Amino acid sequence: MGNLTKPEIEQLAEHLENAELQCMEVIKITDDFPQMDYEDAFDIQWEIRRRKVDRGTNIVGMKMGLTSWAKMKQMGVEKPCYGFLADYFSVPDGGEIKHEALIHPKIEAELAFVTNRTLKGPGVNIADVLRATDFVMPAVEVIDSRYKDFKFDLKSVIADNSSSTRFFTGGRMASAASLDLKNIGVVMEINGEVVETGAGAAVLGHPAASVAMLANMLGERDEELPAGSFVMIGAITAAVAVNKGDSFIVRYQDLGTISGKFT
Ligand code: 0L1
Ligand code: MG
Repeated sequence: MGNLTKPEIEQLAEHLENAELQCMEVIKITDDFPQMDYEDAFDIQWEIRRRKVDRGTNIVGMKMGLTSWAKMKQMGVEKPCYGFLADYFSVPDGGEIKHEALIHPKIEAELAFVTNRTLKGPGVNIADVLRATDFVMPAVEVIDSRYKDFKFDLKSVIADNSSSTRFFTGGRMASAASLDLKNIGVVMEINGEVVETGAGAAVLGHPAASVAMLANMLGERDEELPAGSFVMIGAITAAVAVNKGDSFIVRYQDLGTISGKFT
């Protein structure tokens, strides 16, 4: 339905985008706009996307967030969310990120699906996604909520582009049919120590279920996931905070590794 006015949506989009671009913490926006509903939250996210596209930024993919029970419990929210990925979020395997350019980054071991057919909800299921998958590849997301001390609710997170900030890609690509996606194992190491382990089924029971949920959520706004989309499915492991000087490597069963450093 939407309870905020267009000027309020625009003002909140500018506020949250400035927080991202200026690396500045803010308080959750529902404190000042308690009437905000989920439609308003997505309107704010789409307005941030529009602002970036207007300035010449390319949107290179989508991400699902909070797709595991562990992650929902960790953050105290009740359902998954999505966000968009801008071109400048992308970091190559082995790349470095300046820690001071972000507020309080955390890393998450994920997988990405690249599609070769349009997916449009409602009614998209795992089989539809597997049929529409060109290949699957490793990805590590860096999240950086703009909210002070990660204190937020789901509506505020959605408006803040679901905490998206950077992502690494690497390893090797493989067809969905060649992988045991539910059982695929990941091991995350920071500074040589294992900090998290997980398996694909941590994400909504099956990694492809996350892409299906994204197509169905986009369908609610009459949006679709076009062929050629890059979609990160959400964290297989819990998110781990990283400090200046930390190096990480995530090892993926059958798919190689992704590494990076925060300088
Ligand atoms: O990628 C994600 O799981 C998004 C998480 C959004 C909430 C957070 O900042 O932890
Ligand atoms: Mg994530």
